[in-house]
Amino acid sequence: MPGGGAPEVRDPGFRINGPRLLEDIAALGEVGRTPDGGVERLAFTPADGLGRDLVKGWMEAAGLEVRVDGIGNVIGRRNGAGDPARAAVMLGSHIDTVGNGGRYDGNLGVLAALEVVRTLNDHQVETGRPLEIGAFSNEEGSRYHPDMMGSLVYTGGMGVAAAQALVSPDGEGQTLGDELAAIGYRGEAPLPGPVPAAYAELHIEQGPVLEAEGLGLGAVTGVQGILWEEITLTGRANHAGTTPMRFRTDAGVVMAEAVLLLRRLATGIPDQVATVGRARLWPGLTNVVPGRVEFTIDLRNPDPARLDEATERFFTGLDNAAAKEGVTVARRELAQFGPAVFDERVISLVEAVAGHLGRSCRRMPSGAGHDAQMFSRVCPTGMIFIPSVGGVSHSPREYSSDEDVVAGGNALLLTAVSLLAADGPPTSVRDAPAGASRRE
Ligand code: HGY
Ligand code: MN
Ligand code: MN
Repeated sequence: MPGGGAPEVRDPGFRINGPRLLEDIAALGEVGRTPDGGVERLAFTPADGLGRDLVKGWMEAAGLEVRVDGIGNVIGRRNGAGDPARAAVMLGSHIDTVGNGGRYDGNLGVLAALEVVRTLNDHQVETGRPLEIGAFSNEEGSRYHPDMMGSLVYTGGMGVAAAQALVSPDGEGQTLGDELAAIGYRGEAPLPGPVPAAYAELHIEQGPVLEAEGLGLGAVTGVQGILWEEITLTGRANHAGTTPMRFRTDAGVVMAEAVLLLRRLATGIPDQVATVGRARLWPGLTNVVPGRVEFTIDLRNPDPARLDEATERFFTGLDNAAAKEGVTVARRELAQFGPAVFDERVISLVEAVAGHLGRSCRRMPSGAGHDAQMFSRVCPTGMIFIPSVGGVSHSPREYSSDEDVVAGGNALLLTAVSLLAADGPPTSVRDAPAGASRRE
């Protein structure tokens, strides 16, 4: 972006084909559809493979050169008229979902990027730089950790061999690499991937802010810090009927105390959120005092110092509760990413595009993690949010209005065209951190 300023808004004089984008969202939402109208395509499962097949076919039908890399990222490339060695502008997101999730989370960003390509094709627009669109693997981290894994590997934050070697949580001994091969997406494209000139991602807000403030678009400023850990508590299994309370070493009780402690902590620290999303007791029987418990914590805060405070206070409290009960504590880190800050120039461009389109807009941080946070390490990056009805996400009730979906697609179109027109090498590209520590 010449002179370091935000690119100007370039209006190509046309808009996306809204009905086509809406049809794609509906069609992809049928792959892995759940009985209550949700979607379930957990990364690297057969359902994920079917979703990939559909989207890859659409990319190829749009004339894109499609490559697949060793973590299964599917990247479609629309060549530019200029020097092919020039870095591409990249748009992307993910098409894997959480369990019984929604049809917009991630899917909107990939399908809107595809719609941008189709629209440029419809109008025979040639761009100087190439345009690439990516569907990045395992953004949700539902079965294999960390989340945002595909974009983390793409940008050099995790080695592909280490990722492929991760053992499936399903306990049959297969690895992530085996599962990728089984669905036909263990590709050969180079990793880390080529650093884009700029990266933009359209996503649903997944929270209540835009709707509550009656706004049409969000210009996302960055992503809050995140910590995931799996905690194993070991007590002593015993008979539920014959073991007096004073003789128990009950791992389940300590977990219960931990859950309540997290709730108290989170309400007492500004901007803190904390969740126990997964828990399992062994042997998990009515008449046995649980001897072992495994549960996960998800702690987030935009302020790293507060995130550290919440983490420290939680584990101090947990250790005390465990010691009182005679239970031991083991910890395993699943994901840890410091807060990500997006590029001022891209944030300003998104705001200017919203104004140009007559959509009300505000700057806002993201509560959810996104692939964009990995690209913000290596190139000028930004995100566009559209409102989530009721602020709901990661649920079959996830919904965004057709009008907001189409407006988001047009905002992505103009953002992409403006980035493609902003010539010259971006000045804020840093070397992809080879195996960079996951803590920024
Ligand atoms: O967990 C997240 O914030 C994202 O949905 N992976
Ligand atoms: Mn997402
Ligand atoms: Mn998600």
